[in-house]
Amino acid sequence: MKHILLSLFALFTTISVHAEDGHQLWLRYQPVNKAKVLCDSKSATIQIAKQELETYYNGAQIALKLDATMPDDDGYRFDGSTLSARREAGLLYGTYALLRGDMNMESHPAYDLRLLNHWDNLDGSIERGYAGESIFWKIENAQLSTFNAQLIEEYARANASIGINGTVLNNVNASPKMLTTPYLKEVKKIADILRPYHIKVYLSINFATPMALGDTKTADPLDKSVAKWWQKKAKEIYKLIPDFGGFLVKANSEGQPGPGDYKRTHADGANMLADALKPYKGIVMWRCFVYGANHKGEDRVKQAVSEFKPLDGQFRDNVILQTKNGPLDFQPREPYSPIFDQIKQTPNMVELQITQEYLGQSRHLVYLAPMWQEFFSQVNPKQLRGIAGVANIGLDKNWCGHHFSQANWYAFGRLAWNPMLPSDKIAREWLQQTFTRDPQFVNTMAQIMAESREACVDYMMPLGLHHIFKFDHHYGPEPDGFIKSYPLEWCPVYYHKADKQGVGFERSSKGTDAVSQYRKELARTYDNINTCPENLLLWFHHVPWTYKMKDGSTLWESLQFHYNRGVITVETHHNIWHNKMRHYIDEQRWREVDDRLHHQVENAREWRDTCLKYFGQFANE
Ligand code: GCW
Repeated sequence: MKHILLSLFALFTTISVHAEDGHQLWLRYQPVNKAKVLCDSKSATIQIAKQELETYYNGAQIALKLDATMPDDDGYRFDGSTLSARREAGLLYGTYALLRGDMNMESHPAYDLRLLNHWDNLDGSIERGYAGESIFWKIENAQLSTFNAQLIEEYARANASIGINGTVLNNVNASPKMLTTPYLKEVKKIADILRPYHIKVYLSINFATPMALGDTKTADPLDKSVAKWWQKKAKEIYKLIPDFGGFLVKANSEGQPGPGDYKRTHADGANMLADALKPYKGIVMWRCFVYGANHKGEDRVKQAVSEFKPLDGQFRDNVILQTKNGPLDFQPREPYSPIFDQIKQTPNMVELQITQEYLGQSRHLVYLAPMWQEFFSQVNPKQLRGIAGVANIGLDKNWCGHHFSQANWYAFGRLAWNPMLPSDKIAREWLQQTFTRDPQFVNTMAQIMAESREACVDYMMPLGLHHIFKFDHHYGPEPDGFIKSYPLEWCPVYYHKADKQGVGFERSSKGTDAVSQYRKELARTYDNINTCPENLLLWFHHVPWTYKMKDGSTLWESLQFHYNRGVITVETHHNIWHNKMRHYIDEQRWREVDDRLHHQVENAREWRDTCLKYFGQFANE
């Protein structure tokens, strides 16, 4: 451990004089080497905290103390000379808080479960990954090849520094191979590196694994041989990894196998796995991202509630339902998923997407914290059991593809700790650590970050439009998208329903009545075209082109205004970066961001031009 930290330290000192490639993330601490750190424990975690403080803490002396009277496991308190926590993890989190200059003397996380979900495939590719191949999985000469241990430790440190305490190592579209012994041995090695940083390992599983591996004849969750197989597998896993966290499951969704294949319910499937994990305190995170199966033909955004509400109350106590923030699919703007109103007896987790699948991927500067905060302003954070973020991390030198995409990883961790932290505060914190403390730079860029998500909504899909992306890769506009052989729910025309009368999806009581899945007051607000927030208008209503918006313009004029505003905003952002930001930071990162902003402007113009041309055909008829 020590030598890795020392070599990191050596690396940092060299890098700080030369160009920066972003690999250090927000951890660009400068060595001070003056603090004396007092502590009794020799545990690996405490040694990490000690080493970090001895090297980077700007005070003369500090004591680390375990204090059983602290109210929770991971929180910490600092009184100016002693850092206290109930567990070592808290001391580690407190250490990183001090190093980032956090003056908050006492802090406790909102959730026990603060997880990253990696959609990493075992061949090294990453589903919706835009920053290179997987840091965990690699195939060489058709053989499983091992990861770079130092990189995994850097990953652990970065996550610990923002309070993340769990990680799912593979894609929810999971390969049955994941649970074979050679792969589990790799998982053990990764878990051993992450453990001192208090990061637990979890796996996504393929529901049909025992059958796919040829060990059972069926994957029916009520079949004894199947349940037995999972129990044996759990035993094997926990022997290798005693603190293994549990399973994440995508079942009967987008072609994945599941209990529905045997006419069993999601509860039957989840409970069978939960029983296998229970003796070891493992959990099952069961995803509600399900459509096109039992409720085929129903408005896609309603299907999760239709499927899961009748099962509420039937799940074991170590099952958590994991649901995306919106009812459709990580769009630039969605209303929250009504699952969070409807599922009352089963614990819920929210799944956010850090990787910008639908928000310009790693080519656009889009800061996601304001979007996540919008979710937390609608769904009370206290009603959730945990939070998961689909990671944007890959083998690219700067981890995330775009230097500013690192901010989304950082913000996710900070919000998982405290969902009430203002997004602007997080942006500033991140900018100061990642680039420079110069207030001119920080103020300007914090402003740009704050505007970036709304700009993206404007140039892609304003006023509640959704899912008009190009097929499959989801980059760029395709409002006329329709492929006969595809499910309708994948086609843009299904979502905007433009015709010569108007545009938008009628989900009011006059249409699919998706509004009725929301809590009463909101259902009423959304149902009425006059009270529905304009930023969700076309999500809930099919609106005439000549409809009068609140500012007096027609819908069509308003749509044009938004598309143009989005483009102008990113043009301005690029101009500012290009002309004013260069001298504040290193040349390499400045240039790389500049190139991407240049591209973003072009892509935003493509969105505007394509969409206005397409919708104009109807509006101007
Ligand atoms: O957003 C869609 C993505 C799929 C993804 C799926 C899911 C992992 O386009 O790539 O599959 O959602 O969340 O399961």
